[in-house]
Amino acid sequence: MKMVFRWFAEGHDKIPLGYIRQIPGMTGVVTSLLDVPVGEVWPLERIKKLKEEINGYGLEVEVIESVNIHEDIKLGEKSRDRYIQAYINTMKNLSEIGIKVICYNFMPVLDWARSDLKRPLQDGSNTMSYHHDYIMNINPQSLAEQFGKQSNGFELPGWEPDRLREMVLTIERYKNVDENQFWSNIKYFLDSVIPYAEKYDIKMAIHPDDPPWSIFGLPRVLTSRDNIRKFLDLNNSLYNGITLCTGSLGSNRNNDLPAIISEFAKEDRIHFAHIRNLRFESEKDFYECAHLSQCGSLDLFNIVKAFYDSGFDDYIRPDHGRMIWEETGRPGYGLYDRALGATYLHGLWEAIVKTSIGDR
Ligand SMILES: [Mn+2]
Repeated sequence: MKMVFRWFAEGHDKIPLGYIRQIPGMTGVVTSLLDVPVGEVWPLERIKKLKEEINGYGLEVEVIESVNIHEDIKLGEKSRDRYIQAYINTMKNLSEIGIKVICYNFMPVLDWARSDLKRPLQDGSNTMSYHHDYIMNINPQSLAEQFGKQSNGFELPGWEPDRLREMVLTIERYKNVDENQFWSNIKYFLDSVIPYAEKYDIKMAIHPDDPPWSIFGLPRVLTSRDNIRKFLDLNNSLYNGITLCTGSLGSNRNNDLPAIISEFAKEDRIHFAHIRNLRFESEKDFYECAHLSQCGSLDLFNIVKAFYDSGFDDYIRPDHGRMIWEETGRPGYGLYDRALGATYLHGLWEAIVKTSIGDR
């Protein structure tokens, strides 16, 4: 298991790499080139420089989160072949700097959604929360404006300005794409890129939809055990895998996380894990709490044990944290609470390893 930390790169993140290096047990960062427009090839020179910068702090960079997928690919437009080729060229460049995993998602138009990025908690911290009725009754443009005011000046991944400018038009284009068509667009993408993933030795790890149900009338399919199975069956290569995000899948109470982890990790189809906790406030309402089991509704011990017992030996990162100790920063991605989360996950892992010798 390698513990890694999401870092948004110079100019997009205020946490210095030198601080990340000081988090106990942290081996590397997960990063991205946020300013390359979706659909364009990531220049080799730039990612070489990025790698050198990160390596200069004694940290590895083996996972990219995310290389975004052009909307024309998701919509199944004729122009998709051009964007798929660009994606493959980016994969080739990433393989040259030793990237092992690409995390991506196939959510239409918008990425993740929350109703509040700065929900105050009783202990004086603040966090991101989701209230279903609020999301069902707001239009995406108003939500984007609210995010703009609450994001402390950071451009949020999944809510980039170039994506939002055309949001209304793009949502309109999905009126002609039903769920079956959407699945076949996913398969077309997989069958195009997975042979290159094998060639370049890069595991593709799709991130589940967050939250795992339809919003704004758009199809969202990476939501449950059955749909993950359907997704993996579209292309049987081991290079076609998933990012197991406990927060995203866990926000649907019907998803049995240890069972899902166990099933897919045993088949070596989980290449990357996002581990965090959340606390339910009603059926579909929740806020993102500290990582500890006692703070939330998910049992992190059983989750981490399911990874270990299934032979999982890939990358784990602590996921969203609260803002604590007066920190201001990118919502969900402060330094302190995620560092505490990483240390807690290390503690669980060590205890499980030392009490399971010979079992695995
Ligand atoms: Mn995640």
